[in-house]
Amino acid sequence: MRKSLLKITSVVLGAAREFLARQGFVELLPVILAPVTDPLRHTTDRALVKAYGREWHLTRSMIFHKQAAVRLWPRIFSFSPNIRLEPAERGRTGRHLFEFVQLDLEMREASREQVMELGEQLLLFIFKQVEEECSQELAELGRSLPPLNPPFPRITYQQAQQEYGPEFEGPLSRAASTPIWVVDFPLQAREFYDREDPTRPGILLDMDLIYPQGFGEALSGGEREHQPERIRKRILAQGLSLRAYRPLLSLAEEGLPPSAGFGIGIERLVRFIAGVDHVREVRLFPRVPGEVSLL
Ligand code: ASN
Repeated sequence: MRKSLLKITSVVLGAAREFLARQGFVELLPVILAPVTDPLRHTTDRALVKAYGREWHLTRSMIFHKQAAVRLWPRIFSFSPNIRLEPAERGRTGRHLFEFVQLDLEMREASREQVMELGEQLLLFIFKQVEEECSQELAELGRSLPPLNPPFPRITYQQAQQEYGPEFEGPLSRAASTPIWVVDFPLQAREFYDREDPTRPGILLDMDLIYPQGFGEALSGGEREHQPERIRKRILAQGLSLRAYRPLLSLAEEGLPPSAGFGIGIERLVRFIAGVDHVREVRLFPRVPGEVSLL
């Protein structure tokens, strides 16, 4: 890891905290062990720890904790360490670590539109701060930041597949000159907690943001299913067991407020800002799928 990346990462974290505090967010301490975590059906290996007569998951995302936390405070965020045991081949994509940090945030009673706008303003603020405080580091890296002009363009999942093929993320990102939103994922493409649009069955009120210049996915989020009967239906539709998600269902039966939010990967954000090839360069102690490290 280069010194310039250490400084840029630190400025990114500080800028995000400052922006979110100004918007009325409070920071939660992260959760690392959890009885229930994000299903992430496409990353199949589970990281489990045995303690006190039960198994605990190493957190894959704080999604359910975020939904629970907005009962207490309307706007929350956390720098959440996530463990996702990706296949070893993913060590070469430049975008995967099996331990990474996402800035995971959630807003009570918010719509997808509101969190998208917040995401745009957050990126703008971070970029400004990095430009002000890291001009020397950017020069050392030979990087000039691409301009950000919100609102960013949007494309639906269906349009993205038509124009760029079923695996659209890479081609779309290489063709883009500005960050671009992908919205309206179909039900089966995502996890059960993204909210189905009540007026368009089968379509979710969710989104991804894709970086330009081939840097790929930036963030992922959406509105949430919060009613117990809807959550139950969605869990079953994905062939998952109700028993595994009992803690979430119990919370929803007590009452979860509607909410929306997203998570933005810190290492990927810094990789994009710094214009480096691999997220490994953003961590002093990177955890690259398939690789062993000494420290
Ligand atoms: N953080 C994401 C979200 O808020 C979930 C994830 O990381 N899978 O939707």
